[in-house]
Amino acid sequence: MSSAAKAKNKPQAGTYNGADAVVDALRAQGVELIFGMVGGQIMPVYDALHRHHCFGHVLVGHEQGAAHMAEGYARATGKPGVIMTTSGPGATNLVTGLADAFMDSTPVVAITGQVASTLLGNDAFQEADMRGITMPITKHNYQVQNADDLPEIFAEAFYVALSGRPGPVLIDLPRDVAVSPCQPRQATPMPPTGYKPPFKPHPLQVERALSLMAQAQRPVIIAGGGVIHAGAHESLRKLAELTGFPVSTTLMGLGGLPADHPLSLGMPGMHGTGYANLAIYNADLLLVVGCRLDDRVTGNVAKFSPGSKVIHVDVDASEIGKNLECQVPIVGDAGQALAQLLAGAQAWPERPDTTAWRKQIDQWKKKYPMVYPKSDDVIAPQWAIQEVGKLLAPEDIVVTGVGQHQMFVAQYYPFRRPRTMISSGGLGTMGFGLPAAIGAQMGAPERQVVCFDGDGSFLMNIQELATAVRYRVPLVAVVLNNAWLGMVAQWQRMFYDRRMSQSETAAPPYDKVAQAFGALGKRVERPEEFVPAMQWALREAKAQKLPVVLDVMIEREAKVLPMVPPGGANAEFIPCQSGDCQ
Ligand SMILES: Cc1ncc(C[n+]2csc(CCOP(=O)(O)OP(=O)(O)O)c2C)c(N)n1
Repeated sequence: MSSAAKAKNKPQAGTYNGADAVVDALRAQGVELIFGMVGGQIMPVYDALHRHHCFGHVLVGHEQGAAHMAEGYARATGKPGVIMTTSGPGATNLVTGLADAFMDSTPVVAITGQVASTLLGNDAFQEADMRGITMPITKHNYQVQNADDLPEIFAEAFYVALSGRPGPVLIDLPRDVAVSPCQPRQATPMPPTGYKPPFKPHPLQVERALSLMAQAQRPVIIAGGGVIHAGAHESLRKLAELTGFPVSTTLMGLGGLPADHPLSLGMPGMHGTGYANLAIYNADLLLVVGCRLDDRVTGNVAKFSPGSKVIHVDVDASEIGKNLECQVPIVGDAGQALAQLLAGAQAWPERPDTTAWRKQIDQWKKKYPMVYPKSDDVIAPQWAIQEVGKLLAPEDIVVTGVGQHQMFVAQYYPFRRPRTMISSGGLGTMGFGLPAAIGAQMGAPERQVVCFDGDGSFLMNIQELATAVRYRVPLVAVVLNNAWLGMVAQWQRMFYDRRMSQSETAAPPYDKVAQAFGALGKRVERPEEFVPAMQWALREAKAQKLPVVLDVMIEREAKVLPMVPPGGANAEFIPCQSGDCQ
């Protein structure tokens, strides 16, 4: 590095610089918490954080943890999660979390340090091209070239992350920009040129949708994560109740309508309820709201809902018609669209009669109930999840890892409110659960957070137990331990003639691991121990302000059913099995 460049890279004491502008910009956005890890190129900003000490920072064990914490925080609160890391490996460790946030439309702003502008492209120490790397997994990204641009860039970044279809935004900050003097300035949140997320549904499309709805005899509403993001759950419930249209909520939409609501069909798709899949298959009208109809939801698209007309509401126009042909596209905010459909339906002179349709659905509910094998000797994971559902309040938050336990939670936990189910839907990221639970618990300290994890998923970001202990995060982690990579093992048993290739785990005793980290832990082996252990965990987490880990030994070969075999049609699902656990 030249001596001129060296001088340029030194923080100048007493001078307002780019790092101060970053802190002021974060303050202007109302940021309360940052998840991150310090390192060489981001040190000027950490130094400014120290000097200003105006908001909280959570020092994580691994940057992937920071990204998932920010996601959990955002999903629980609706506010953007903020991440800060150094350049190179600190920044590349964010890739999985940013991709995860992108797939699940989670608003996150990541600030990454970068080598000085003079070194860019030189393979300098800890240089990684974060704009290039994150181009396809962020909604937008920036590399700051001038400290004077920082107020506008931050205002824009937060606006983009939160508006329209929410998502992750990355701001890459070369070190020389962070240390260069600039003027303190406020910027108003501005959309970048050419970025105009649509909010208002077109009235003619709403009218067309209403006329299809008025004629429907076998309607189904499919509600996705967009309903939760838009805070549209009340309009959804009212519309369903007014019209009598049954509602199926996707993994990301769980909590959009209470699970015990008479019109609730549960989840559609690969591990959806038989009755949701049959209703969708036999429907004559689908009203799809804030849902991208991915392959886990549709199965074989040609046989998803062959006889229905489709109304698709999405704030992202590119989602409409992407996976399923649609007769009435409505581009706009789910909240506004549902409110307008509700107002229109209220003005109907006469409502469609869906009695016969609902009777038919009730018969499917009786024929294909959600049941599972039970036992007095071994813990059925579905049962444990239902029991936790009885112990928690409706507004408490449940976070999951990825695998069988995630699907059991989606099927059996009685989600009653929006923003109570936090899971990695689109990317399916093992290791998401624990850090996301930490972020959610920090964002919503008044609500209890319970993380259901698998023994494989829990290990993937287990270092964040240290973070949870350090910041006294009173979450309860329930590790449903089958000593398998359970979901993989299920597929091997069902579709690979039980050739169990590399799916058996040898997880450490998680109760002891928890204790070693300074958390509380208990192993649970028998059904009669589970509820008292869970009550103990909830009580002690609160009393001691510490995370608690229950290592729960479950039935080893429990299967997630119903299941649509890969590539199959949803209506041709393998139904639930009851009886005794083996
Ligand atoms: C990071 C990552 N690696 C691999 C996978 C593939 N995968 C999906 S589910 C699963 C097994 C999960 O096992 P565990 O966490 O123990 O949960 P269980 O299925 O037993 O409930 C694996 C390996 C993944 N989803 N994410």
